Amino acid sequence: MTKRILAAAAAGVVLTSGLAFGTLGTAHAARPALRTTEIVMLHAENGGKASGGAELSYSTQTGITTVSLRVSGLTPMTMHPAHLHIGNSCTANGAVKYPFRPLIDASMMMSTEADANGVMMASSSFSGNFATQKLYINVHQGPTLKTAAQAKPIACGVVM
Ligand SMILES: [Cu+2]
Repeated sequence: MTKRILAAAAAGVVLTSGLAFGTLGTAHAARPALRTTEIVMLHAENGGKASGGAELSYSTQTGITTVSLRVSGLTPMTMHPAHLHIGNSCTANGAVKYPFRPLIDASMMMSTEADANGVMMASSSFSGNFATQKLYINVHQGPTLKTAAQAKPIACGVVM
């Protein structure tokens, strides 16, 4: 974890949230990369005001991809399921591949909640390299996915 934060600090600006938004594509040219990192920006969908970003990082040492998601502009204290979906565009309508989980409440596996400021943070991790998959990140209206209105995407970003 310490190593990851240091690497992010070297790559660019580290926000107080812990998410780093710096140089895109931080693979090193001179040495074999121990880690592949990508920053994905999420834009509002369906007339919403939410936006955000995600940092995906694959470790060649562990073989695991970790994803940190931060979304702002949400209605405070509302639930918003979020997933990595299969597909290479926000209109792909692909199946859910990996869910996000909230950083605080581990019991709510499929939903994440915006705080009093309308900010939601969540994470995901999975075996394998994100860079070899076609994925996009969807944040849904919520609070569940039981109806089309609730499943409606309010923020999206494509993992390139
Ligand atoms: Cu989804």
